[in-house]
Amino acid sequence: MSATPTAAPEPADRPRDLLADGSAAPSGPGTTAQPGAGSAAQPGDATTARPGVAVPGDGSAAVPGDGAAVAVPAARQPQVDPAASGTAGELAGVAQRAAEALLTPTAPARLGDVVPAPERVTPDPAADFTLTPDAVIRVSADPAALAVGERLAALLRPATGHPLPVTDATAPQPAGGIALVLDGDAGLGPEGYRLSVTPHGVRITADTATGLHHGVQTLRQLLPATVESPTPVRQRWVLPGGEILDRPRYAYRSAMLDVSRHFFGVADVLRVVDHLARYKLNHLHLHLTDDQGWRIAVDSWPRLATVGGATQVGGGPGGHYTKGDYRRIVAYAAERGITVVPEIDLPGHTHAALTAYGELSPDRIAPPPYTGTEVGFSYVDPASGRTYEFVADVLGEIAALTPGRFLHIGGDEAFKVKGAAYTGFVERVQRIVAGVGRTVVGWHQIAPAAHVDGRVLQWWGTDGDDAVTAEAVRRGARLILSPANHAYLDMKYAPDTPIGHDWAGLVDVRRAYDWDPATHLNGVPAEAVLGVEAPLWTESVTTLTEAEFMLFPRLPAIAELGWSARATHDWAGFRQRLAGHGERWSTAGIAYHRCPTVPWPGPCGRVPLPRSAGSTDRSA
Ligand code: TNX
Repeated sequence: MSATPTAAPEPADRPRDLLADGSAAPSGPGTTAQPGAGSAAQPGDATTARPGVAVPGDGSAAVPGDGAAVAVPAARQPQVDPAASGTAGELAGVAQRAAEALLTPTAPARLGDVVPAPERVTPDPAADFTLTPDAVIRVSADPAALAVGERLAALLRPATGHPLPVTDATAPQPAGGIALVLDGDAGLGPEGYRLSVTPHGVRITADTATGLHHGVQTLRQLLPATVESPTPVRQRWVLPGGEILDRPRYAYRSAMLDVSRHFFGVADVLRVVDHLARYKLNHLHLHLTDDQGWRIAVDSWPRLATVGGATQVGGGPGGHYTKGDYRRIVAYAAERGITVVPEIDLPGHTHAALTAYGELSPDRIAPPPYTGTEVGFSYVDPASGRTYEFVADVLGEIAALTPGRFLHIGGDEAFKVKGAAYTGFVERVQRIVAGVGRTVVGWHQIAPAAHVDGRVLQWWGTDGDDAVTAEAVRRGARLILSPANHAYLDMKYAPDTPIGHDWAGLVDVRRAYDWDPATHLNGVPAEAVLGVEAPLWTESVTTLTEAEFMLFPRLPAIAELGWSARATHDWAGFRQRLAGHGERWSTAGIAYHRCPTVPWPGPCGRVPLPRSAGSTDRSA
C-alpha cells in the first residue's frame, strides 16, 4: 500500500492545473508543484514587473490633495460675515470656515456613482452637503446601530481629521451632521436602507442595523476618494445632494477564501472581510480544509490542526486558526453584516486529515504531507464507522463555533468515491449536518444525493446545461451560482496575468460582470437561485497583496450581480463607476489589477509589486 497520493483522473471540464507561469504542473504521485516556483515572478519580489498591478503609493493613480491645484469656483469662495467679528473665538470660527471653503474640492462624486448600483437614485444638485469639523453622528439608541455609527466615525476620522462624536439620536444636537436612524420601515427588508443628502445633513434610515451598515458603505463612496486616506487630507468633504433607496436582489452574496492551499492569518482575513463589506456582500465562505492543510482547531481530533495544518502548497509553514481566532473572524464579520460559512471538504480533498489520522484512510496508513496542486486523489474511508465519528465530532465543534445557518460539506472532486458509496456518504453527512441544527451546502457534485430540508448546492460548472443539478433543484435544492468561467477569482485576467489558473478560461472584469444569475442555468427557475459567490482558490495566491490583485476589480462585479436589480445592469455604466474606485483602492493601500477595459485615471502599464505591500500574517 502506498503512502503517496496517486495521480488523479482529470475531470472532463477541468484540464490539469497550471503553474503560475502558465506551464503545465507535473502530474503523478506525490508531485510537489509549487505555484510560482517555475516562474521568475516570485510574490513580493520588488524587482519583478507585474502587468497592470496597481499598489499603494505607486503613483499610478492621481491622488487628489497631492498638490494638484484645483480652482475654487466663485460660488465656493468664503463669504466672511462682517457682523461676525469681535471675540477671538468668533474670529477663529470665521477663519476656520474661510479656510474650509478654500480647500480644494476634487470633483464631487455623483449620487449614482455607487457600486453596487442602488435600486433608485434621485439626485438633487441643489442639495449638496459639506461635512464640517463640528459635525456629529447621531444614531438611534440601539447597540448594533451605535456600533455602525462608531465604525462610520472610525472610517471618516483619519482623512477628515474631524472629531465626529457619536451620540444618541434622541439627545438634542446641532444640525449639520449625519443621522443613522432605525425607523421600523420593514418595506426596506433586512438589508435595505434609504439615504438622503440635503444641505443640512445626511440621513440614513433602515429597519435593521445591517441596513444602516450598507447605507454607510454608500455614504463612504459618495465622499471624495481621499476619504480613504489613513492620514488627514486638506479637503472639502462634499456629498452630492439627493436620495437613494436601496435593497439587495439576492439574499446570499458571497466570496470564498481558500485558506488551505495557502494559509492566511487572522489579520489578512479581517481585511478581506472589510473588502466584502465595502461592496455589500453578506457571506464569507472559508474553505478551511483541503489536501494541503487543515486550518481549524478541533478539540476532539487535535492533530488535524497541529499535524494537518503544518504546511501548505509549496512547502511553507502553513498554520491554523485556534477556536479563539475563528470566533474573532466570525464576530468581526457579523458586525459588518457578514455570516461566515465554514467548509469542511468531504470525502475527497482530505489528504491533510489523513496525515494526522491514518485510521481515516482506506489503508489505515497516515501519508506524508502533500504540498502540490493536484486534486481528486484523497478520500476518507466511506465504509468505516470511524469516519462518521470523525465527521460528527468535527461538524459538531464547527457548528458550535458558527452562529450562521450554513455548514458547507464540500463534496467536490472525490473521484475515488463513486456511485452509491459517494451518495451514501453524502446522505449520511447531510443527516449529521441536520442533526447539529444547520443547513447543508455542498458543491454541485452532491446533487445526486437525496434531498434534505433547505439543501443548497453551489454550482461551479462552465456551461449552462446541468441536468443533474436541475433535477436536484426540482427535488427542492436551492443554488448558489459560482460559474467558474465568470466567478472564479483564481482565473487569470489575461494570458500574461502572473498568477492564477486558466482551466475555466480567462476571466476579465467584463466576463465577471456579464452574466445573469437568474437565467444562467437551463431548467432552473429564477426563484431557486439563492445568490452568487466568487471563490478565490489559492494554489498560486500566496500573499494578501496577490489576493487583492485577484479580487479587485472582479469582486465588485460579482457583488453588483448579487445586489443590484437587473434593470441597472449595464457594462458601459459599470466600467465608468468602477473606474472611480481605483483611486479609492490606491489611497486605501489596496492592490488591484488595472485591466485595460476600465478607464482608470492615471497612467496604465506595468507596475512593480513591492514586497512591503503584501503580508500573510500568521501571528494574529
Ligand atoms: C476546482 S471547483 C476546485 C478546487 C481548485 C480549483 C482551482 C471546486 C469545487 N474545486 O479544488 O482549487 O478548481 O481553480
